[in-house]
Amino acid sequence: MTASLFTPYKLNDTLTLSNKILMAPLTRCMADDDLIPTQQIADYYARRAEAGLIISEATIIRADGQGYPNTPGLFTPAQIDGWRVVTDAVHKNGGKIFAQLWHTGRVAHPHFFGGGDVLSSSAQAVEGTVPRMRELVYQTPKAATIEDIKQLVIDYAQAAANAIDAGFDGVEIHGANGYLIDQFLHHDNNRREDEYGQTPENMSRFALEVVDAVIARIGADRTALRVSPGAYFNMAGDSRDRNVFDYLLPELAKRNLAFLHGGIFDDSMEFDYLGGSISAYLRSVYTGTLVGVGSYTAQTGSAAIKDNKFDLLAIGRPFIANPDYVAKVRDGDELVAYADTMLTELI
Ligand code: FNR
Ligand code: 8K6
Repeated sequence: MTASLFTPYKLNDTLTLSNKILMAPLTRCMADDDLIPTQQIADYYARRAEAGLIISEATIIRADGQGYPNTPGLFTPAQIDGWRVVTDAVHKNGGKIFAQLWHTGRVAHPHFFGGGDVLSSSAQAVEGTVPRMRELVYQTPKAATIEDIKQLVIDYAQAAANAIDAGFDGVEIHGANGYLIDQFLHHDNNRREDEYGQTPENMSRFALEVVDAVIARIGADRTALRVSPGAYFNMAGDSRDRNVFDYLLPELAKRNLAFLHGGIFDDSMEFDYLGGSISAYLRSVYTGTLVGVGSYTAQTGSAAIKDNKFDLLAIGRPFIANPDYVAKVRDGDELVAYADTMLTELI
């Protein structure tokens, strides 16, 4: 049933994965107070090195990108050194690991970075409070100026270079789940009237500038992107968003990324304006390697790959519950069921 997951997959001339199971990026909020990954985090990833590729928990590119406590960074020398311990441990166990590069945009909170502006595409606040920190109400962001945008692009590229310096095999740019890049791609958030707003080309501009700057720094073979064409988290959907992604995705395909990854919790969710699920929509407009994700099991994911719905399968929560997920699937052993209570501990 799942044997097809256990054949190697060639992403490009630089990278070949030993199997088709990816560990999805999973925020754990367990870096130290300088946002440096700890030895426990290195051990946690090393235990999961049998995945064809690990995508790290989202990792902030600079201080004002932080929206949750103790999420790791990739912008200080000590953070880079901390990640080198992680990547060494994963490589020693025969694995591969990409860093997920993150800026939360309007979901950031100055509580975490000592005050100052929160940046987004437009001055549209996200409603509510920081999870588990109810005293922290999200503030109205500042619409990024052209100068701010230029600096952000530079900082994404620098974080990508830092990731390579730290020993990562590549990066996945986090363009999904309602965070900064996604805040340019959806009308709910992007109300700009300059060259970054209103039309599909303008709304895609920031995402493409970040992708191009990262490629220029580390190469397309080591660059991937995660996107959420259907808004479902920190963002409301708008039927006009379809045109933005219809433009963006073929543009991305021209760039020969290592892969494109859908950002969704449950891929059985259908979006009217996309004509179906995230993976079905992405497959219909994007021609490169596609990673499917969202409440799949090894069985349902393997069947979807066989039906050509996507090429690689990312597994999130079951990997939290089962460090040896890949071995268990291969051997047909029973999996431990995931529970939210497991988030308090790194096993
Ligand atoms: C996530 N997810 C997520 N996505 C992302 O792009 N970056 C991240 O840092 C995180 N962090 C995160 C933490 C936790 C605790 C959960 C449960 C989820 C989403 C994740 O990558 C994946 O898309 C979903 O979990 C759906 O896949 P599963 O869990 O159904 O296999
Ligand atoms: C403080 C920890 C922050 C972690 C950030 C990642 C969020 C993962 C939490 C899982 C909750 C799932 C919510 C998904 C919404 C789907 C709506 C259809």
